[in-house]
Amino acid sequence: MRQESLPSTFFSKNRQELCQLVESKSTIILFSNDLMSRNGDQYFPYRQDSDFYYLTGIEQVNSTLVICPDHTETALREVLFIDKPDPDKEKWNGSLLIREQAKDISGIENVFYLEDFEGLIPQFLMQSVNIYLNSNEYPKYNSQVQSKNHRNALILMQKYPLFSFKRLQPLLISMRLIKKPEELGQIKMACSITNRSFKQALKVLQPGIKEYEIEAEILAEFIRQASDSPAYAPIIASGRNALILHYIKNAAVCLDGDLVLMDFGAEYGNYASDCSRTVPVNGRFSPRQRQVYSSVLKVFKEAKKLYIPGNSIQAINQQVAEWLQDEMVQLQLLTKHEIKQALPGKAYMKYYYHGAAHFMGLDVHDPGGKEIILQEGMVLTCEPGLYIPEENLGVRIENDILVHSNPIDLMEEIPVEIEEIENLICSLK
Ligand SMILES: [Mn+2]
Repeated sequence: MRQESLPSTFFSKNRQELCQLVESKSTIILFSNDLMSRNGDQYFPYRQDSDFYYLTGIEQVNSTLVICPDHTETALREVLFIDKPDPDKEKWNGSLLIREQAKDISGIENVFYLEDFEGLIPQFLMQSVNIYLNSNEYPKYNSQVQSKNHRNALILMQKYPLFSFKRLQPLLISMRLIKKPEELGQIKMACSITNRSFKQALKVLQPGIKEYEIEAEILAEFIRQASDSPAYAPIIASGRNALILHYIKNAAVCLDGDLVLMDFGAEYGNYASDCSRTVPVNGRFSPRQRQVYSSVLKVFKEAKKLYIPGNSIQAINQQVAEWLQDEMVQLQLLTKHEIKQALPGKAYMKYYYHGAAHFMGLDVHDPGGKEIILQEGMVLTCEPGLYIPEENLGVRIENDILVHSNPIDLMEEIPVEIEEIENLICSLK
């Protein structure tokens, strides 16, 4: 990681909290992410499994965490296994953690090399009846590639069939939903980098520029600010491209008179930010673009007030969709008659076809269901939009909001008002 990681106390606290959530006589086993092959002998940049990072701070491949909260042998209550340093490999890929370093990062006293894992497993399990294993339970997760957690779950279940295997994921989700102060610090850093990159993008904005040239400005600023990676592939969608929600080709020319929708967010210290702004390519909104933008902005401002304890994504989605539907009538996209004719609550689907909120944290789409009752300390996006194929335009405005009785907009600094954006584009030229 290019930034300083969180202190080991953060990871220790998380492990202690997790131990309170598991049943007695349990062993928790968690594996790091695999290094993913790209082609030939090349790999994708390594990104640690978010849960593994959350509990250890360790960003090295081939790491394993075992926790036995009530083991009689205290040395076996928390053990981290890492790759043994190898001077030959290190000439190519840089130094691997030594045990002392891994201990300092994670706060785990007992660090062993991976070669000891097999031999020690029976000793952990001896005093357990339950084995907690992690898995990706994100509803939209649909990978053909088995994760290390999944692979090892199959091996352990075959080897120890008489144990009671349990899901770790629901416990981790409940913890990750509420952000600790350290996490909010990282998210705020990510948001501030995203803010700077927006201004950088506006500097180059002009008719004739390619979408990927705007992307280049954003990514350059991320890297200058020590972001390891964008939190997701930036979407730079001019004109009609904005109708495609996950348009990441970013290959078109931005035309005079079009809007360009930018959905981008830096990752900082493994924490995400997620922002959308829609701006006029030539620096001035046309009267119609102004109308549509104002509608989305109005809903956005009202929607932000909904991020209070007791609400839910489900309820926010429904309210935002209703407000947007009202705006569609104002903008003469729908008639009240058409709304009555359509299935209940479905008329707006023609011009608004995504949710208004998702949880955010270590992942841009942090785990957590739409029915979860919001509590203070949760972070979600607020992202209403309107997409009008007949007019070749899409507008989305998106900020990250901290749930509070008086919701806190973590992206308040990023310009969003029409005049602000027009003046900014003008002044940056
Ligand atoms: Mn989003």
